[in-house]
Amino acid sequence: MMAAAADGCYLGLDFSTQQLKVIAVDHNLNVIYQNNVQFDDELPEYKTQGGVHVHGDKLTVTSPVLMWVQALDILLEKMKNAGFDFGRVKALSGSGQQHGSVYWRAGARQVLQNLAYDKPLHELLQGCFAVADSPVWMDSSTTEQCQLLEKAAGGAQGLAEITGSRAYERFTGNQIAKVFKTSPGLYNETEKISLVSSFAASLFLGDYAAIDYSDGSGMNLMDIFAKQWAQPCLRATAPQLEEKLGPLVPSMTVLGSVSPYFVRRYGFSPDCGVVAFTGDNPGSLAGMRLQEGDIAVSLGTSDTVFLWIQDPKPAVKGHIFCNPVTSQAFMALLCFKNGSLTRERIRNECAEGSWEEFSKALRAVPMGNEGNIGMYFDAMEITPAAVGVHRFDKDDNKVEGFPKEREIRAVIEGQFLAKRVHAEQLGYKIIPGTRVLATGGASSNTDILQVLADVFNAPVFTIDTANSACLGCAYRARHGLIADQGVRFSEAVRDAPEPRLAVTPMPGAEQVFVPLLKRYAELEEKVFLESKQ
Ligand code: ADP
Ligand code: XUL
Repeated sequence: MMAAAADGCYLGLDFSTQQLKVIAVDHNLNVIYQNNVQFDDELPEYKTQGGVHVHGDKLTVTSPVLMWVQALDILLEKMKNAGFDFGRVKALSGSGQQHGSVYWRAGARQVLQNLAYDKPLHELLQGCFAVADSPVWMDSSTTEQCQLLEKAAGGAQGLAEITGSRAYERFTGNQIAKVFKTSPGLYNETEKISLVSSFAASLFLGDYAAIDYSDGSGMNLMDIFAKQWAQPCLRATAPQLEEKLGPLVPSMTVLGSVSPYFVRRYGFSPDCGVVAFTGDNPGSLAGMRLQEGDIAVSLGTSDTVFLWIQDPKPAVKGHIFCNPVTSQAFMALLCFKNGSLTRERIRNECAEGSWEEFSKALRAVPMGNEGNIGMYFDAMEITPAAVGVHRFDKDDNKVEGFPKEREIRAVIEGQFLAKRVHAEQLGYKIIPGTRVLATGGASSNTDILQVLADVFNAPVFTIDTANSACLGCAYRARHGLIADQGVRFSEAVRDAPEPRLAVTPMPGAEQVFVPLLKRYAELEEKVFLESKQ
């Protein structure tokens, strides 16, 4: 039976690095259901750590694609067992960790189109992937491919002017070029290449889903202004690539309805729309209802900073992506690889594995850490491209270690100093009225948010759920159904709860952090130059 309009709900999913998450919102955009599947704990047979496999060279990082498929089986079973009424879902959308790639073997489309509803997806799709281990965003093994691509596109700045970014190791085009070079046989067996986002949409659609403009911008392959594949980039990457990638679509496109598999197995309505999936950061932009002038800080496995921009000028630092909620704007993004996993390491080493103790230490040491500064690049960082732990005392002398409480403050202050320094280098200015919108797992920690407010000297707002990517995709699902009537995203989510004030800067924060910001920028540049040698 068809659900009445007021009974309808919308689903948002997020295939992130460490887990698969889902949120359902009702017609008034209130969250009515949340659940998740943790890859390491709930799918131990894949032996991932933090959802990934770091290979022997320390640079190659992959995740088993079938683990993601099986996680979806588990999540939907959990929902079914909890009595979730799939028949109410009018549309669904989702996001994925950005840049990761999935290689569908020839014949997989036919399998997707004919899924037997009495079997779980991971059994049905077992033979469908030419590459079993998908490269993910943490990979930094493609320096050679990056150099070749920049050469073909007129240099780093030339490539940025087309694709929004200079060549980055994790960007999908460079990953595809590596697969083609190291495993040409597997590349030739591949009939379709998806991003994590469009792969996940394909599961629901029962057919290959198109890549959306916003997540497509993270590939070094798309002309972000013309919103088409950039032919010189495709040519420099691998043969027959356009066929394997398929078309690009606006992020609010309704791709079709859920496949009969979901109707029969879970009781979805055959009319339930599938709205194009996008990247997790674009999904978060939607979930936080980011406006021009705001700055968003996401504290997940990776930390990211992003902004809404109207008139971008791509440069060799940072990334410009198409905006996920309107094709008329863009978003700027900075990505920091050493986010939650680094905070967790310091928590384990200095706070007995407890966030409570970690918070206590943050409160015990005064802001500014008495002039001590730390940079904790456990894995090869993206912003800046440097590695290792670097600690400096108040006179800029290198030191070997800090006492535990100081180490805890140093990691948090260092991470936020880096974010403000790099955002300002991109041209961002913090002015009175600036809102910092925080999201991601660590945004549930008020003591961490206090440091964020102090370093930025601006109030920090959060939304009720730390899963802004999921929430944003539930919003996008709703918007997708009415976007072709000319309804703007901001109108479609007008009734959703506003971000709430979490913390304000402490008096005197600006005086403490202005000199530290300057010193951090200089010290980081030194560390970067030393790393290059
Ligand atoms: P992702 O979407 O990248 O998988 P999340 O945004 O869900 O990640 O964030 C997960 C991370 O949140 C965990 O790795 C953990 O370190 C962090 N986290 C959870 N609770 C807290 C807390 N109270 N304080 C600091 N960090 C936390
Ligand atoms: C963004 C990036 C990460 C991933 C994983 O460029 O690489 O933020 O999207 O969350």
